[in-house]
Amino acid sequence: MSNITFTMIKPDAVANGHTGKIIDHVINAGYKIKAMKYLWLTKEQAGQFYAVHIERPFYNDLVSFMSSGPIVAAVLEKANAVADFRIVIGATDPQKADAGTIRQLYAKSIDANAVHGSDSDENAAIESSFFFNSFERF
Ligand code: IDP
Ligand code: MG
Repeated sequence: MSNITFTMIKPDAVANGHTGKIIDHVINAGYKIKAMKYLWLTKEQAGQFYAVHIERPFYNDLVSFMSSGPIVAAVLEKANAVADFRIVIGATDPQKADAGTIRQLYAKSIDANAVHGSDSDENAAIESSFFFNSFERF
């Protein structure tokens, strides 16, 4: 069991002024921030990050959306980080997300759904190293 997951606060949530509240929510859920970066992805970078979804019908829209404005990328640490964070963020479709989850609170639609969360320990490591060279000091 890994203790690391990777998140992004997506362009919709940053643009809507939810960054601070989401970071607070994550810290209150017991996560320690190991690394954090505010940046604007190019279309190429967004396409590379979401390459696992290249065959899905929403891939082009997803890449356009994720490169439409600044994001916050972060590496988070907690016991059972990946699985617990999926509960903290809620279902992909905010209409189906449980009350009190980040997506239920801050997302409007299935495509602009406020946050990313890794789906496995392996992907948490891959996604973290996509954005950060090293976060071992923390
Ligand atoms: P996840 O973010 O909950 O892990 P994934 O299935 O991995 O969901 O999809 C990645 C992202 O692609 C979602 O967070 C969402 O932004 C977008 N997405 C997923 N399904 C759809 C869809 O049916 N229509 C539009 N966008 C979608
Ligand atoms: Mg996913």
